[in-house]
Amino acid sequence: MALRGALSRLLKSTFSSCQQNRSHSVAILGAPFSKGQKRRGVEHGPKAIRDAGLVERLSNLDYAVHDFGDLTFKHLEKDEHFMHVPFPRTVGRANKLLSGAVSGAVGAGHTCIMLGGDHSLAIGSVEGHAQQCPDLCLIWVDAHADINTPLTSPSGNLHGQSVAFLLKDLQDKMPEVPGFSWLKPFLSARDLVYIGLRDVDPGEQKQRPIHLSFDIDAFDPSLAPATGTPVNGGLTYREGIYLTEEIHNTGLLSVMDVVEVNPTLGATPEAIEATTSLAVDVVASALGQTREGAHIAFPNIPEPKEDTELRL
Ligand SMILES: [Mn+2]
Repeated sequence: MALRGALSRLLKSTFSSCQQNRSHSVAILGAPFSKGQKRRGVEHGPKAIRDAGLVERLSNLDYAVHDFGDLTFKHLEKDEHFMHVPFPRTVGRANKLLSGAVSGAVGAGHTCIMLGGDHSLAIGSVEGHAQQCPDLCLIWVDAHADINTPLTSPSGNLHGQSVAFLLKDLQDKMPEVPGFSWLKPFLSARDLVYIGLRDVDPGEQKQRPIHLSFDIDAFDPSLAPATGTPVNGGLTYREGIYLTEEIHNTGLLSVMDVVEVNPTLGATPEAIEATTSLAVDVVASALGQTREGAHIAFPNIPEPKEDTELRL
């Protein structure tokens, strides 16, 4: 029934913990973790992105910025491969910890920015978000689909399998990976969108908190060279920023991951700086910074107040 549907949507938008007024409070969570892949250095991502001026940029956008620092992850000594998947228990444990932190930040009313680290961290980040916002939708911006299972993954690396851990639809295809017994898949394929916003039904999108999982390798390697698995032919600067601007315009961004920034893989200081400042740009843009020359939407243009004194 149409009325019932409308009413339930209204109730949802009124009472969901995700619809609280979080718009001016941002939590930054650093996740210096690299065991979802084999290259060293991506654990320095959070520091590199902070050093590129993230907190200052968000403060300039009039957010109250709460930087909760970096989580401390344990590398387990005894963590044998599962099939050809390295560090399964270490990755599982890190994600469980991150899940609790993201859930806490969202529950406290913040928009949460999670700085990785590699993209396996999206498992815990999305799971923690879903604890507070079970109706979230996931936008995955990435050069790769990250939907391998341990049986299909050529490398075994868990950063290429995050989506498979989250999807109910793939439950039958997933073996029991040690370290992940705490995780039950909860997301439907229809809750997930890759890169483009065009595929999202705008009516539905308006009702649901957004989890934006942004892999910096979605950009062309000429723009973001300091990353572990670059692929030619990526997003242009304009495309990436357009995407994050559109997400900001929905007013529904709830959690954003920025992952796979690896400052040790830049060939020159300029290459590193280009990558880290691009990471800051996408976060700032997702939180409302507009490009020079970009116009604001009509409903946001302030109207002059009636001056009653003059009229008297
Ligand atoms: Mn990825």
